[in-house]
Amino acid sequence: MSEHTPPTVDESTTPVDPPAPKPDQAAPAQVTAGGCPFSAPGRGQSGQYLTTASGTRVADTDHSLKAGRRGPTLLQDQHLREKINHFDHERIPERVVHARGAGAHGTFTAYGTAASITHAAFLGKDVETPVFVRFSTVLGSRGSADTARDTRGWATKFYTSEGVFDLVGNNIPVFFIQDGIKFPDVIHAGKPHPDREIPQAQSAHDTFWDFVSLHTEAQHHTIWNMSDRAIPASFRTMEGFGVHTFRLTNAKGDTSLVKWHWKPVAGVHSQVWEEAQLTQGADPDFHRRDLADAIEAGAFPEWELGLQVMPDTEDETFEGIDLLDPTKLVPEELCPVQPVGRLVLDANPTNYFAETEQVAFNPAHLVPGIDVTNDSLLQARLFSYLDTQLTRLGGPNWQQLPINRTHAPVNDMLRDGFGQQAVHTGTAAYSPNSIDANNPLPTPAGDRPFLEVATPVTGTKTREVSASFDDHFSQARMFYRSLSAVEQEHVASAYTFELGKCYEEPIRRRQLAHLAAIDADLARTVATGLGMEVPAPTRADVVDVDPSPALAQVKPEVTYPVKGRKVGVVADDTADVSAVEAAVAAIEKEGMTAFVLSGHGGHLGGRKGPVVDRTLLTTRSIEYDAVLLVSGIAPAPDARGAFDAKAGDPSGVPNTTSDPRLSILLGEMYRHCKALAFLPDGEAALAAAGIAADAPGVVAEKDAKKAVDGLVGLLGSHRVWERFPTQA
Ligand code: HDE
Repeated sequence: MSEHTPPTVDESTTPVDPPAPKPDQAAPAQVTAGGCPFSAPGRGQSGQYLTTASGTRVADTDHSLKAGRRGPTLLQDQHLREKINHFDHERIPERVVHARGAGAHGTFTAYGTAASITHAAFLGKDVETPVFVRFSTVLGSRGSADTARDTRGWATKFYTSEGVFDLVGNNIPVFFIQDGIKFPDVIHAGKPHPDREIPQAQSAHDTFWDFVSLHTEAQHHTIWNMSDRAIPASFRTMEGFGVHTFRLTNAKGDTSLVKWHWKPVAGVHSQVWEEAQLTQGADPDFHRRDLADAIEAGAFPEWELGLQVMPDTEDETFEGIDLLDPTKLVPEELCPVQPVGRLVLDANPTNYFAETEQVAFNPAHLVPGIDVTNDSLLQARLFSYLDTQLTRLGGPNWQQLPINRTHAPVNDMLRDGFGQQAVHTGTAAYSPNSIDANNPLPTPAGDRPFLEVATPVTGTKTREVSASFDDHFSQARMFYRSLSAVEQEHVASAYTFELGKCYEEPIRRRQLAHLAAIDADLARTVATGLGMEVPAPTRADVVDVDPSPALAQVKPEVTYPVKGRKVGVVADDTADVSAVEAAVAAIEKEGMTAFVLSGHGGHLGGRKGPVVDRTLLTTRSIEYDAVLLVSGIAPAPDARGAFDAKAGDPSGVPNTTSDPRLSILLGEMYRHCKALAFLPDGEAALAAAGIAADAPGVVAEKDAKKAVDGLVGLLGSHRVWERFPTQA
């Protein structure tokens, strides 16, 4: 076709208009730091015409002003200079940790059950508080892949009536280090090597393993990172933890020590390792996309906020566990998590930079009724988060950015500085003053000021830590022994993978000795995989504590809701269209999302058939939690190796019955223990993929609705683990 020949329109494949986007919640109200309306004329994006930043209308934004058609550009072109100048400065420094993240708006509704423990207003019965949540990986740069093996950040900004409360936690309940002074060390070790800046967003490298094997206090967090928790299926299926112990005060002034927990209504669910690796290539934005798609589809992610409440004793321990040691958790069997409210995320950010990038959390943002403890990791954080924003957000007025603004009235004595948005009136920006009637006044005790709990402090200056911080292994062992057999196998495999990419043998040997202290079988399995001897355990005196079944995430007795799960419906042009439509309807009725998957785009079987959402060229198994074969897919026109390497058949004999890419997809689904179902016309495709029709987790049905019911039954357990029996 010549360059100017208009393309001919093939009626059968002309796309129809995409469905209108689902309504989204509006962005936070635009108010100034003092709570005044912000959208005064000239301040927002308004008016019909393109303007400069100073509001002058622009006639041409595509051509710079030149001396003649072929002449040099003139310096006087203000629009050109302003456009390029602003562009040159569009980036801000990424976060030194947690650079890669995704956020969402939502509402937290309190049950009122925390009222006996804290007088925080937002935890009062039925109080609704707007929130912004940002999930993140820790190690990767801003553009890194979502599904790296890593701890996830889980930060919530509660815009309460008494000021902002930031709960800045992780999806793992313990941390690598006990003292914040070591944070730069652990992060330098985990980040890419400084010489070549590789590997990106990985812990599978020498410096990480060097650090964690030299700092035995890191062993507990490390084994969590080697577990399935570090490769979540989605943000929606992550537990969240405040990690540190906090001190709450009730209306009578009684204090308690607490730990915060977020429990996902959808259950805790992870990817399998091969799936996580495939996802990094096939869709590096996988978690970000999943969160945004779920919210847009109305499958709003939900969590319950809970508290472990422990007595505020003088030694700040509970059942022998030092509550100031952030490398320890408190088993739920010893102290149950009491639900105190519900979080629903129901709106995507309007603008990634303005909201998700500029949001700035700070564990020192507390409200009356909530206070910190002496956990020295937490204490260092109280300094760090305020400090880091100066570099990241360019000055001390970052709390005036729309996403960071409190919804409570602000009446501070902070003045001027880069990016000041408020036009302060009055002349007495000091206190006390006699000019402005001493305004603003210090808050009297009865009017709910924030008051630190008056805990007594004595001591001799020292850099030593309490002896109760010395046990670095018993909870690592407890965690491992609390897991289901399949999770334990994943842990062993993760250590073998990671240490297999650690090239210094002394480091591997040192880490193996720590594994021997945690669990002899684990150490043996990993050593076998590495082809190394099992060293003597680092410690022979590790205490056996009771396992905590709550720590396992594969729980056969629990059935999880399927809302928000994704199901592929495979069909080609020969498929029974009514069966495809019935399958899609049944899937959507369950609150799940259906994707019709075929060999070509457009519509199935001509213009009037169902719209094809994914083609074998564009998709990969990682997109689906389950697949239903209404039919197979005969090799599509692009099913040739030269078009798509996925279709390359090593035998050299092209498959004439089933598209080889469908076999790859089904094989991956099978290996990743995902549910499969087929109607009679789909059986041949299953056979072509080498999957037995009666294999575990494969549903055979004649009717599409019943096939979906079968998938729902399997999805309730997340995955079909019985497909690969464990050795335990
Ligand atoms: Fe952070 N951490 N952190 N951290 N952290 C930051 O703050 C820091 C720690 C956590 O989505 C930074 O604004 C120190 C524990 C999350 O914006 C920085 C120490 C936990 C996020 C910082 C810790 C966290 C951060 C980088 C040891 C779990 C992302 C940008 C004393 C309880 C928040 C920023 C977001 C971000 C410092 C340890 C969670 C540099 C010094 C423990 C979820 O201030």
